[in-house]
Amino acid sequence: MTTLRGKRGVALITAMLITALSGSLAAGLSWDNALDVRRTMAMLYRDQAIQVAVGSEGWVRKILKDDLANSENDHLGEIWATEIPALPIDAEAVQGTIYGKIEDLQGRFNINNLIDGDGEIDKPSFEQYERLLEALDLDVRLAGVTADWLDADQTASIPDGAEDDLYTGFTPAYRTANQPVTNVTELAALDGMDRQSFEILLPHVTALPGRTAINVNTATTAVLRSLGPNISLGDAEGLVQQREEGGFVDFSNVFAPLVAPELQQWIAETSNFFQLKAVVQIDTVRITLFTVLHRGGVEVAPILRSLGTI
Ligand SMILES: [Ca+2]
Ligand SMILES: [Ca+2]
Repeated sequence: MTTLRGKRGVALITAMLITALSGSLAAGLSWDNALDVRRTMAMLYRDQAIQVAVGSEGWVRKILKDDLANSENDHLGEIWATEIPALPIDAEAVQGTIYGKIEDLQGRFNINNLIDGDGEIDKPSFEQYERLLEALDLDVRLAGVTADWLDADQTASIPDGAEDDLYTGFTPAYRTANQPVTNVTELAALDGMDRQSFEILLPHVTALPGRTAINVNTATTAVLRSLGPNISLGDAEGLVQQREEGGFVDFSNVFAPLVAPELQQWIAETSNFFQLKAVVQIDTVRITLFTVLHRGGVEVAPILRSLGTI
């Protein structure tokens, strides 16, 4: 009798154990399954978000193309410069929001202007860059360091240069570009460029292919100051007031007495390079696409895309 009761007890405990085990196994499986679904959805939403962002380039290209057909200059009062609030994406398969902003990259200093066609430092542009750093209260030493990063040789500029022999001593070690760069984020790698300086400098610089002019209608106050040795903060603010939203009526006359003589040919009231920043949110997935667009002749073409925060 006792043995039979004992056997029943063991059977009951075994049955309870099996139920508990299969229960926890099922819970584990459904948790894994839920994670798998979530991961797959996130990947799907990310792909969709990128497609939507790239698709918005078509819209921007049309805006820039129409602008070229309808205006003689480029200024901040034009349609392309209007910031648009987030718009809903309401297609059958995709639900979310998109926010877009177009910026004129020729309102910024093109760091590739620092070197000439032979890969040597262009002195007038170098001095302009020094003035930009000064206007932003940044370390002027960064001018020499940036120029060395771009120039073809391995001879550190005096007094403020840095070439491979310095960077290869870093951990991890790396080398200078020694050629024009495609993305200003490379400046973050410069010796002496801390995060704070980089964030201050970033809105005022760009990396465009070849030599480009500054559009005085869209240039930042600091970039306007960089154009000549005697443009004070007050002068630059006065210029921004004067251009208002419609741009300068006669920019050549306004700037002739202010701009350094060698830079006169590098100021303009039109632009060929723009940047689209598109932020797309689908469900919990959010992506930011930056596209550099080149407007040459009547065509507007994307020349560089990057995903990220800058
Ligand atoms: Ca225009
Ligand atoms: Ca170099």
